[in-house]
Amino acid sequence: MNDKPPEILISEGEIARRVIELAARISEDYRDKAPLVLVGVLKGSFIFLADLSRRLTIPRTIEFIAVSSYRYGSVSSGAVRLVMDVRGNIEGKHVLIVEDIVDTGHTLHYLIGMLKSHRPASVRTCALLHKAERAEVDVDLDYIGFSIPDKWVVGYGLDYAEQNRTLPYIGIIEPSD
Ligand code: PRP
Ligand code: 7HP
Repeated sequence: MNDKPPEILISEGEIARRVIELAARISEDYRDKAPLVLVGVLKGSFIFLADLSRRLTIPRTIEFIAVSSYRYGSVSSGAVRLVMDVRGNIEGKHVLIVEDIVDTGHTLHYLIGMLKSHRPASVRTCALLHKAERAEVDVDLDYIGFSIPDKWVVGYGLDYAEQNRTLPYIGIIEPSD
């Protein structure tokens, strides 16, 4: 492992301000469509989902989903497998998928298709971070916190080999693979 502390890319304060802005927009957009079902993608989205959901001013419920992304260190194979589906019935409901990061886009592409098979009223997407340069598949992103460069980032839920998820800021590290 790399023992240099991650270099700050997005500070705790910047994240907090952006989460408030996103929550205000989402609350406005779903004012007449509530209750909104927020679907957090484990594990990385757990902190973002917790902060975002508490800033919404509309009725909302929380679901989680887990996928396995067949990643080798920092390199994605593009193959995604469902590990845990939503527990509640989302048929006819408005769904917002909440991701920490969209990198190649394979995970979100898979999840949109998977969740649509539950026949919700709508499916939209919200990602705190977007690495546009890395896109391998096209996915519609409805709400984006920050566009970031092609660097490996950790903190605020994101990890490298399960390390650094609980850093309060988004930091850059040099992956060892
Ligand atoms: C991360 C992240 C996204 C996915 C994005 O999850 O939380 O779900 O990668 O990558 P992609 O756009 O290239 O598909 P990861 O597989 O690292 O699992 P974790 O959330 O449990 O850390
Ligand atoms: C997944 C992921 N997880 C943590 N940091 C990154 O930069 C990542 N890209 N894709």
